[in-house]
This record gives sequence, C-alpha cells and structure tokens, in this order.
Amino acid sequence: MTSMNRRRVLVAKPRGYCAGVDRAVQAVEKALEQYGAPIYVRKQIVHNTHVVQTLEERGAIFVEETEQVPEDAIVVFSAHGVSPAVHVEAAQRGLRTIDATCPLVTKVHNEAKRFAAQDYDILLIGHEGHEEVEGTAGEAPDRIHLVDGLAGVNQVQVKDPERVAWLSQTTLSVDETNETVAALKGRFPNLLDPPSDDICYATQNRQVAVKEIAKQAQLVIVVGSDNSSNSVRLVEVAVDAGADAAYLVDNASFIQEAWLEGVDTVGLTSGASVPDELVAGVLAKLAAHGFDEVEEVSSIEENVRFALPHELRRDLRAAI
Ligand code: 0CJ
Ligand code: F3S
Repeated sequence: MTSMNRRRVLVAKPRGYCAGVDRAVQAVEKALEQYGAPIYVRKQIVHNTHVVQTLEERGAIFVEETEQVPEDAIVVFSAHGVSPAVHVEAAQRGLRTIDATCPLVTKVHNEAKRFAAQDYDILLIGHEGHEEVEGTAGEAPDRIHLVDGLAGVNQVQVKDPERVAWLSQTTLSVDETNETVAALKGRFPNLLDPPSDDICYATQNRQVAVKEIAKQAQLVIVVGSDNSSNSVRLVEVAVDAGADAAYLVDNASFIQEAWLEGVDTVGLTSGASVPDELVAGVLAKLAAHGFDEVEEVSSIEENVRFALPHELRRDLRAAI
C-alpha cells in the first residue's frame, strides 16, 4: 500500500440488472427449463460476457442470424430488439420465437412507427452498428436517419425540414444527447420531441449515481463488457464529472494494481447488464488491497419490473 490515508470504496447505487436485462436473462433460463437445451439466442442476449458464458454452459447457443437456427428450434431475440424483417425471416423459416426485447426499446419502436405513419422524417440519435439502433431503424428504413452524436448533425438530409422528429437509443449519455438535440434544433427549429424520454430509467439513474461518486473518487471502476453501450457511457460520464481516471473491467481480474497507487477513494459502479456477483468480486479484490471501508452512494430506488415475454406463458411445443 502506498497511501497512509484510509482507503475507501464508494459504491454507486442502483447496480445489478435493470428490469429489461432481468427479463431477458430469465426468458432464456425459463426457455431452457421449459423446453430443454439447446435454446438458440439471436445475438448476445445482453452485452455481458459472463452472462453469455453462463447461459452457454447451461445449453444456450448464441448465433448472429436466424438463418443459423435449425428449422425446428426455439430462438430468443435479445433485449436490444430486432427489426420487423427479422420477425418475417423467422416466421418464413417456421422458427418458434421468444421476443425478449426490452419493453422500453419496444416503446421506441412504436414511436418510430407512429412518426413514420404521420409522414415525419425521424432523426435517430444512436451509435452506428449497435443492434438496438439497427432494430429501431428497421421499423421505417426510408424514414429513419441515424445521427451518431454531434458529428452527425450537419450531415443528415431530410425530405421536409418542417416535418422532422427525433428519437434515441435507450442507453446513451443524457448530457451528450441533450447537446446533440440542441444542435439538431439549431438546424431544424420545428424538430418534434419524443412523447417521453427514450433514454431509459436505468441508464439515467446509473449516470446520476456515477456523477455523484466521480466527484469524490480519484479512480472510478465500471464493471461491464466493452460492447455494452450503457457501461461504456458510465466511464465517459465519470471522467466528465471529475474522476482522474475511469476504467471498464469485465471482472476483478482486469484490475491493474498500478491503477490503485496513490489512490485513497475508488468509485465503483456497473452497467445494467452486469450481475452483482461481478461487483462483489471487485469489492473483494479492492478489500485485499486495503480498500476495506465501503460506502453506498445515491438514494435512487429502482422498483421497475417487467413480466416475462408472453410466448413463455403458453406452450410453444403446441406450435410444432
Ligand atoms: O438496449 C438495451 C435494451 C440495453 C440492454 C442492457 O444493456 P447491454 O449492456 O446489454 O446493452 P447496451 O449495449 O445497449 O448498453
Ligand atoms: Fe431496457 Fe434500459 Fe435495461 S432499455 S434493457 S431497461 S438498460
């Protein structure tokens, strides 16, 4: 230990699964229980390496596209959602599907359909290539234009600048999105807002909490996988909020001892797709390095719950 001061960890709350991740993971578990292995899953059910590996060990098979799923199999669609074309493809192949799309992503799909039906061009703020954005854009491919942050604002072309609305990916940085929207309104003064926030409650709550700990911590550790948009955003938000350094780690083994040198206060948080046991592993490693005082920060309580996908409430075997 290099520091003589007391070493403490500020743990951000809320942590653990958000309601959409909990539902999606449970959907795969329930399908395995009800129908037995293998259960196919299109894309990673959520963007967490540990979750995917654990489900694989239990008999889930992860594929990139539905064409890789055998005709008589069951396939689960991931929490990030799919475009209508994927549903059509699956139906054409006679697959039995369980849609684990987070209901808050489905809400954005519905907003996209409604704006498109009203003849609006839709500026979808999000990260190019992210599955959620691909799914949402598929609801109205001719109408939806991706705006990937501030850099995308000046490039976007619309049919009628008077008839434009914006939507967003659910897991973006709230502050960055506000900046992008302000810039879009500079270009399109009549830009219509979504009826309610598209950035979901879990993403927003975790950003509020990480700002709180980043003000007091020299180092912020975010547990999450590197393809997890909401987890990566927490690293950026922590640095913007004043942490000297912030790192994303999949689990405790990724922590480098050099990061802890001269540090008295570590902030710890996790993405919405991260099981709490991984955070517990990081706490144990930090304790072994003298960070044995643990304080929970933030008073946000999360009590959102979603019912399991409706397909799990009937017997899919009946469809064979
Ligand atoms: O888009 C979602 C439905 C969020 C799912 C939870 O997080 P994660 O890490 O699987 O996905 P993101 O890359 O979207 O944050
Ligand atoms: Fe849904 Fe937000 Fe979680 S969109 S899956 S509640 S991160």
